[in-house]
Amino acid sequence: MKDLTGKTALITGASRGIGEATARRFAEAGANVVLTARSADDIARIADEIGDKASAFPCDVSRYDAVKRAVDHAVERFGGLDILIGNAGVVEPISLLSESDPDAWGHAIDINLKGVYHGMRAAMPVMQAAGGGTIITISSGAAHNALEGWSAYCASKAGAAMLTKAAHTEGAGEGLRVMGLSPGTVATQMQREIKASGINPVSELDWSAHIPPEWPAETLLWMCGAEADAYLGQELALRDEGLRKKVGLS
Ligand code: NJP
Repeated sequence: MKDLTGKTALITGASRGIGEATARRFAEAGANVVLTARSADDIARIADEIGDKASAFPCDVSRYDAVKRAVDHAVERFGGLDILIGNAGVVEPISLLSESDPDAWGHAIDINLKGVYHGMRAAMPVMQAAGGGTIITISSGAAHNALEGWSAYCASKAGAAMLTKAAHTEGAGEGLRVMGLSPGTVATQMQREIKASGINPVSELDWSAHIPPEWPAETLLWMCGAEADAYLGQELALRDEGLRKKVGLS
């Protein structure tokens, strides 16, 4: 299903990278899109480029009140909310656990784990009242494998992966389609920060090893359709050749 006409999607972290590519792809497929991120100028510019179907709403996902206002905005502007892509995330602070700054460590949890929770908490009642919706969390291989220097990232992504399963457990009976997507390594600002850190093998990957952000965007669009219903409650991995074939990527 590549037609999202009449659907409204809210994408967190839409100022660049995977979130930006997703907002552009979903709008191309006919959806109304609400772009959120902290960089107000960037989301305003992207929304402008997309046109009438797009609305930019500045929002820091670490704050529940801000996320709730973004969801309310989607409903007011477009009449409902059908799709939530919990994409906003940070890899910093990259540092050894024994040397990490406790405030910076906690802030990564506030964004990567609580930010995903905030989106679900605000969107689930709206979707349940409407009879259904799709919630997709952008996960990571780091949710399941510990990497040196990434304790905050790994722990927060592991939490978000479990939260996604919890949302499926509670929401499936009420029409909610909840899944995770682990994109593999993607050529975005996050990989530039990883490369600059020089810690762990991911920082040593050649840039050509990364897939373009349009690939996860295409996969997320595919996951919004009935073909992906076999995967509800699960985390899909874009490294999987079988999935790439189903989505039409190779
Ligand atoms: O990274 P990047 P990606 N409140 O840095 C936003 C996961 N992932 O596209 O607020 C709201 O280009 C930030 O916006 P701004 C990764 O963990 C990636 O690669 O303006 N938004 C920007 O739009 C993450 O969950 C790879 O700074 C906040 C966006 O998040 C997702 O993919 C591998 C925010 C980050 O864009 C997108 O990351 C993997 C806040 N407090 C998983 N903090 C990979 N790239 O290789 C940040 O397995 N944002």
